[in-house]
Amino acid sequence: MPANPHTAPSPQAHQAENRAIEALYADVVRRNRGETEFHQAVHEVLETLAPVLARRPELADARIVERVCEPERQLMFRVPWTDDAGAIHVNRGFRVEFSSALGPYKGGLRFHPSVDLGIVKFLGFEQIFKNALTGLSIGGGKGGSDFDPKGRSDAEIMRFCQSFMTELYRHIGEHTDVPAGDIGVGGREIGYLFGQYKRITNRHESGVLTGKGLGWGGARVRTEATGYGCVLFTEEMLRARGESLDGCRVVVSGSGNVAVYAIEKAQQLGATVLTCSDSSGYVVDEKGIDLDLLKEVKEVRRGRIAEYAELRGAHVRFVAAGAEGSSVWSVPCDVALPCATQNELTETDAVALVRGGVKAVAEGANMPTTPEAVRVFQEAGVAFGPGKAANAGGVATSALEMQQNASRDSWTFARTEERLAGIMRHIHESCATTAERYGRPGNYVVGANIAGFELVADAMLAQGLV
Ligand code: NDP
Ligand code: 2IT
Repeated sequence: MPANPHTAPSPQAHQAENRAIEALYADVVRRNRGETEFHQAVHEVLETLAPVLARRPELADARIVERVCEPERQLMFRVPWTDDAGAIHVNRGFRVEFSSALGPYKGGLRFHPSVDLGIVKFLGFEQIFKNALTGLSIGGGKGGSDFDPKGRSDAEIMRFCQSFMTELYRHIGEHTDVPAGDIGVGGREIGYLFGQYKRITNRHESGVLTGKGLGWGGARVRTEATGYGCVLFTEEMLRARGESLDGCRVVVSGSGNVAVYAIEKAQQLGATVLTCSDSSGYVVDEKGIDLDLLKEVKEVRRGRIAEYAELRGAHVRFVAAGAEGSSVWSVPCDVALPCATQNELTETDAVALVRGGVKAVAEGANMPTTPEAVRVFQEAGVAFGPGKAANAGGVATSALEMQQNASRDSWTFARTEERLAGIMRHIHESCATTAERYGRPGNYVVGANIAGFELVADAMLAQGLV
């Protein structure tokens, strides 16, 4: 496995462990052919683990790494549905139940045409360690479909969700597997999915899904949690360097659930957010994004980002995707928050950001930064918060929703936000101290991977060969 000079130990150190990990990674590639995003996610974790295996030979003896790279269960199923004109469509549904070492499988559902088994496995693999970092009792899983919700009516979305749940229901449950949202799955979809689960099972089992509506078992702050948490994590990284978000210029990508609430919290903390985007392009608003207008365009009208530019005024620049050969990352800033999708921030983008003076980057999305770009940030001394740590606030608040469901309770916004803030501080602290413990101070990638891995590994050791 080619070494990452920043995350891998020196060539002399841990030679035997490095060789073992290389062999293991080659095996993952061989056995999961063509699943490039899954390979990438596994590589990012494995290349940081040699020092752990060197210190703790019992983990290698128990084949913990081999076992954690193999999902406990992988489900794929047909999802037939009819559109409003009566035409029949067939999509593919997925649920990868990756690890139940720490709790019931937990992770979102993604509806996007790019979804395939490799994407679901990369997301499920990341989720194991992210969920461990929250300190709450949740295992890792992920699911979704290659269904494209864009342009579909509410009735079509409902029929699709009902068909999807007609298979999924037999695999999930509040103690088994608890899905939530991700790209293309928000409150509307969770509602339709929950309704169908309830109808099929004849159980109002609140804890089977998270991200529910506030009137029927949902938790306050869950909608805001991923974006808020990402910004709180950024604030912690800045604080560790004696700085803060107050007065910072922030560049955000995406304009979905994570992006919108990252913008909201960054603004609450005194930053100016200059940009947001969708797959059709990005906007630059030097006066700072008008959040009410953005919510109106994206959440109410389900519109495109160009509409924001049209409605906001002449000072806003809209750049169509691919135009000018530039990306949202060409806008100079202090802080960058990629909140759209995987591999959206490349080496070229990272070089541009460093040249523009970026001090901190935190991943609101899952694996949005390519490995080459991560290297650029780390070599330039930019504080880099990997998604496993930085976007864990969403799933953490899902776990708080499960707690509330189990106790038939409902917490206030303030109480829940306080818990979220505490969890994000705890995650920052455990990444920072773990990185230090392994001789890599300030390296949150090493800290997050090792801290998450050790929690899962210890549980697997204790639970025997299962
Ligand atoms: P949404 O569906 O609400 O928003 C996704 C946003 O990203 C949209 O603006 C979308 O634009 C853009 N986007 C999606 N795919 C692409 C693509 N291939 N190219 C360019 N832009 C794209 O999803 P979320 O905000 O929930 O999720 C965003 C990211 O955050 C994902 O990586 C997700 O896995 C991650 N995440 C989400 C959590 C959550 O709680 N929701 C928790 C932790 C991480 P368009 O509408 O044009 O497609
Ligand atoms: O990637 C993620 O952490 C999510 N999409 C949220 C998962 C959840 O179960 O809340």
